[in-house]
Amino acid sequence: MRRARRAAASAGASLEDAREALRRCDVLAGISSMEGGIERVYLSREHAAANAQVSEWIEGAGMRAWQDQAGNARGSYPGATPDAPVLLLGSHLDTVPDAGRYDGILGVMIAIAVVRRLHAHGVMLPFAIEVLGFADEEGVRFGRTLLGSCAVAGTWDPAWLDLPDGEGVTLRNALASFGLDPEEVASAALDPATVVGYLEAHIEQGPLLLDAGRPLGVVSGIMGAKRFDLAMEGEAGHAGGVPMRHRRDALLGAAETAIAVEQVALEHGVVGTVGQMAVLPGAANVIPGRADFSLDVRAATDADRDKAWEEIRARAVAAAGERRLTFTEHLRHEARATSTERRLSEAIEHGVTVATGEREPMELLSKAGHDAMAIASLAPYAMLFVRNGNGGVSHHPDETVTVEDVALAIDAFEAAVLAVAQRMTDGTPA
Ligand code: HGY
Ligand code: MN
Ligand code: MN
Repeated sequence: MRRARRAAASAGASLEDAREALRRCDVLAGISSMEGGIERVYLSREHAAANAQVSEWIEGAGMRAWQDQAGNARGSYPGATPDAPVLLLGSHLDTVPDAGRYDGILGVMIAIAVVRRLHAHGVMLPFAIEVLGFADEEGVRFGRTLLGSCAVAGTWDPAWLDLPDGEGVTLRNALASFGLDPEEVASAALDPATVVGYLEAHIEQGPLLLDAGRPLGVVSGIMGAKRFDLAMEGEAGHAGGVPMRHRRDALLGAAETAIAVEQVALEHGVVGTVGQMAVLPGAANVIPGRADFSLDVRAATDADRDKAWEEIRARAVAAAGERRLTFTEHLRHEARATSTERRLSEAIEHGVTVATGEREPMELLSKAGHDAMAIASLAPYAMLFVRNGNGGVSHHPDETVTVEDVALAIDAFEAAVLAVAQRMTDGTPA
């Protein structure tokens, strides 16, 4: 393990590594389907181009680059022995529409930067390392999130192959057009017996580190989330001829429900969002006959999340009753609340202390979802958060990080990997 310490000691060059990681985030930001913004969805041309570029960087870091049958970009760095278990590092490469350039992508670049350092110093650890650039964490195209990481975790559901995208292209056909075998997606899975754990670095998608004046944070867990497709059905009609009291206006039922989401979230101390709404038939002079809208509800525990959903549903049913509408619901996605694993978290904490000198690194619960939620079905996980500037805004082009904080993050992530190795070698905690 002596060599490993030297790798960590060279962290002085970390500003250079950070500048390169940020440059790479800029390169990927340019691989987008959106004019003047960033959008890269699952199994798109942009996804293929990003995987090709990331695979080059993976190879440049001394790893074997490959793509699995779910479309994840993967890199393998050998361990000291051929039968060594594997430590997973990574995050996602897909984005939301009009995204920031660091959500997911920065975590993959930090993971590659750490392996690049180990390789440069010829450091071999008691485990192999696999870097993963997950293909679909956001779920933008097919409505179900964490598809890439579920495939690696072995929780892929073949029924998802029939999910249609907005143009009616099924996931099955999209996989085939991408050059993948839809029937082979499950081959992406890892054997839990071979996995040491999963570490993910991610930009904080909120202002807590910024407000606390901390560059890095240790994640304690990730909120549980449910996503629904909701609808209110009434009766379309003439915007002039139908008296107000006779109307069955679907949009008003949906609007009342959206207000109820905010009220219930505040009352229950959870988070709830209506991010999408489609009004039909969608003409200015026609009373809306139908309103389709989304609901994303999250809480620190699954019980709190479900209690809030029950209350939201009750208020939606009441609003529909008063307005003589029909309310329908469809659960589109569910991710249970998860906690990070103590020893891996201690390694992240150790890494933050090594990088920043902080004796008591800040711990925070993630209200944003991450691939770690899916990988938690396969292996224990821990996460490192990097301060987000600009008020902590994310899922927005103004998402920012500083090169200094990224340098600290690479140092911390490398020290965390070495601490996991140290514990495996001689059982001493980090
Ligand atoms: O929605 C989320 O929390 C994540 O950014 N996909
Ligand atoms: Mn995101
Ligand atoms: Mn993310």
